[in-house]
Amino acid sequence: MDYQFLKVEQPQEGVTLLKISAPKSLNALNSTILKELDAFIDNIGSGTRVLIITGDGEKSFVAGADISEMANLNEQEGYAFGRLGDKVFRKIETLPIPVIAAVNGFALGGGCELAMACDIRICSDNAKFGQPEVGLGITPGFSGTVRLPRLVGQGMAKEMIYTGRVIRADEALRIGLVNAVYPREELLEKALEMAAKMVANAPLAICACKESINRGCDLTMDEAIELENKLFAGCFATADQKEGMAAFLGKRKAAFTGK
Ligand code: DAK
Repeated sequence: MDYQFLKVEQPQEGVTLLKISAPKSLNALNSTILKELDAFIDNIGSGTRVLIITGDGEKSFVAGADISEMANLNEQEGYAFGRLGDKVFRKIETLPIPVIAAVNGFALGGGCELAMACDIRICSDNAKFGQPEVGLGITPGFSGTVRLPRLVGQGMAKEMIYTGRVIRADEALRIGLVNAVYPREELLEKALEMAAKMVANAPLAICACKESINRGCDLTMDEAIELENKLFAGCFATADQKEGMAAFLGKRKAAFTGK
């Protein structure tokens, strides 16, 4: 499929690299980009075992929702714009494969929210994160008030959201918003290294882990443990479980098929 604002690459076996590319606005998300993202996610094939999302260029991951498009929205249109972003980000969050955000610069507003919808965030040393929406007279719109407190705790999320303060990569690492910080030129290589480790493992088991963590975090402890147990049991109906354990006992490398 051809996209106006997305660049799609297959840099290595099982890995798709998606670049958001709107250079004139530092990759700010307009409704066309959100629709393209939606179509892209709907059309991801089974050959993609890990998705990496990054921003095109060297300066910005995504500098937010597109302010020039939002400036003249009325309440109804604002609701529709928010719904579109929420739908797409939730699809990313619940994709049955790992999604890594390789944050290569500004991740503000909708950019921070896109990164937070991914499973894992790593960033370059020039990355900057923030939720500056209240300075524009709006709330974070693509679930920033929902995901940020879950990731960094309410106190830090409230400080970031109420002040609109932009934080650097080292602070993002300290508060747990990102897993690791790398020199800018090494970021994609590090993301690909991480992805390769995931691709070597059993896809259905990873998918079950993702479901257990995503859903389990919103359940009571007992419910979460029960959910994990069901997902664990389900693995014993897969060929990958047989292969993984046979490979261990046979002292060889497992060849998983995702079945
Ligand atoms: N939207 C549109 N254009 C943007 C943009 C954005 N978010 N960010 C940057 N640009 C454009 C700039 O206007 C400029 O365009 P030209 O003047 O060249 O035409 C170009 O990108 C380069 O930007 P700068 O010249 O400003 O570059 P600097 O390096 O000086 O500064 C910056 C980079 C990222 C610090 C600065 O551009 C900046 O502050 N940008 C805005 C960042 C921001 O506030 N982001 C949050 C956007 S609000 C909701 C739904 C969604 C949302 C909220 C509610 N509901 C439905 C409830 C989401 C909100 C947001 O994400």
